[in-house]
Amino acid sequence: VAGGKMQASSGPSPVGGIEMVQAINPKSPPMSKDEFEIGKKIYFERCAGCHGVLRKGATGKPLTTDITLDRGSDYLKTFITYGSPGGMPNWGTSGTLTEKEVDIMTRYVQHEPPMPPEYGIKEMEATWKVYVKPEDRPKKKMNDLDLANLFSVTLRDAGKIALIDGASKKIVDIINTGYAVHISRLSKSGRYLFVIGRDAKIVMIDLWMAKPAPVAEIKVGLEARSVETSKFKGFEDKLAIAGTYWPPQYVIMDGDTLKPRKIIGTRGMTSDTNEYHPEPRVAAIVSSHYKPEFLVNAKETGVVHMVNYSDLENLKVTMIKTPRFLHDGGMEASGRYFMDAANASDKIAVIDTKESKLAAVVNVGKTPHPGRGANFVHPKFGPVWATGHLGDETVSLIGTDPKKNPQHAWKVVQTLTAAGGGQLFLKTHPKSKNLWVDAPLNPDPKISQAIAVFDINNLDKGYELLPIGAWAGVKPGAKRVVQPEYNKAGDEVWFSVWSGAGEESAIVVVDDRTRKLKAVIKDPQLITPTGKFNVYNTQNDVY
Ligand code: DHE
Repeated sequence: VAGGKMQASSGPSPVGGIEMVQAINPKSPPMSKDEFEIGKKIYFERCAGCHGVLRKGATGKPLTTDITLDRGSDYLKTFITYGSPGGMPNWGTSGTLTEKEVDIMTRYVQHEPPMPPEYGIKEMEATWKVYVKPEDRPKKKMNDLDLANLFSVTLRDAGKIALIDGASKKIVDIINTGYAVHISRLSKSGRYLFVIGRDAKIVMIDLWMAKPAPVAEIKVGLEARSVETSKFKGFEDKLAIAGTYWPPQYVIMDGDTLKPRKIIGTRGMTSDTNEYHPEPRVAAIVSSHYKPEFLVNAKETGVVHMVNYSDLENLKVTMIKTPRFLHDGGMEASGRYFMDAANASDKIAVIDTKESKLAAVVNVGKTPHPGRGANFVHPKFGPVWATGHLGDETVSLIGTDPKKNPQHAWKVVQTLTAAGGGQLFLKTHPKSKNLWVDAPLNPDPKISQAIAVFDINNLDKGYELLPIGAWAGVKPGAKRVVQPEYNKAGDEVWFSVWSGAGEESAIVVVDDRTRKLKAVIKDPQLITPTGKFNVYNTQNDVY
């Protein structure tokens, strides 16, 4: 590209559809403007999630031009085509990218990355809509839904969520949300459901309405993954917070209207080497039960921002130093300690939300990816929190009870061997004796289409592998089995059987006690179901 101002194509990518300025690097291989636009779109859809918008690296390796120009086209092409055991997908051989697209990407990453625009209160307010004002909303629940056992299901590629009734397994409603919708979270009371998409659009749904529907929405940036609500006593349903990948910042909003109140940037120094980082993306956010605080993960700097929301004008942020590349995590069973995965460092940082400090750093397996993790009482070691790993087949169990079991606290007390690497989520329930571990990114379909289940009281026995993908009885497709989620009673587990956008997907419900198939939820509207969020369990951090 010869430089100058560029007009982007209007693809579905959140960042790709924005006008950008391209710097010139004379060493970059030639590209037509059209090729560059294709490259930009593919990069934001497929690559930015791991490598970063500015390509400084995180879950994936850095791809700045000093590195890519040095590696050269042949090396890059092979890597993009065949992937790597370290987690780089095989974009070429999997058929996701054509040979031509691989060639474009090979050249694209040898050009300087285009810089997307900033996004302040003005830009946010321009997108902000309140469909039903708080005073016009119902004063009590107007439907006969069993809200506590309702599931909000991400329909990833449809840009929608499905609300599914836990008892009847019927779809109650399908609601438009945003491009590649990512997660759902609940307000403290359980009344409001917040859904955020990769395009950073938040949709706020009132579950008390006769037919649950959006009451407000806002776009808080160009790329996002996380949303959370205030849960401390006295602040129930008062505030919401969302973190963005681009721009690197988080915004605190009114909990009943999404009106943006305060934006805090995360750009700054890395926790270990004190070097400036231009793009510390906001990953998981959790809400403290001990103080009026949000815990915000700044991924690339390795800093947890503990944001005290009691006074937004005189904002206090405690910045906790952790290992770098924070991604996801959840509370241990007591709700005091935040178990936070620093995934590219192979560590779990333990944050004490009562004392507002780092309690411990625990070495685990390769690239931990817990989701929110799984809490249970180990027969020998007492309360533990578990994480699976993207980069190996192990599950690490960490002791979490410094009071009654101090000798095991913040140590890996046992390492289980599950079916394979490529794990994303694992789950159990206080009423269950099972630990369910998925591996949707494992290259072997026998593993990615199944679930490994351990008996908590007999962990040494190893796992049983259940062919959930086959149980779904869907037409041929990727059938990746992803994200176990319990119902409120804790006696059944729901799994997504996740196929391509044009293929048939399903949700498979398993009886937790017998481990037998209980129901298959199929519907032409269930396009690419991934995350599932049971209202009660999400609202109360039950996992
Ligand atoms: Fe996620 C949670 C980021 C890809 C399904 N995902 C999260 C969180 C982050 C994140 C930061 C934690 C939010 C929180 O707790 O506040 N996810 C990313 C990425 O950056 C990544 C790796 C690449 C990308 O480009 O987005 C990515 N995620 C995926 C998927 O491909 C998944 C499997 C399918 C999908 O729907 O896109 C996926 N992510 C999920 C789910 C959760 C999640 C289901 C919530 C789990 C939970 O139990 O809370």
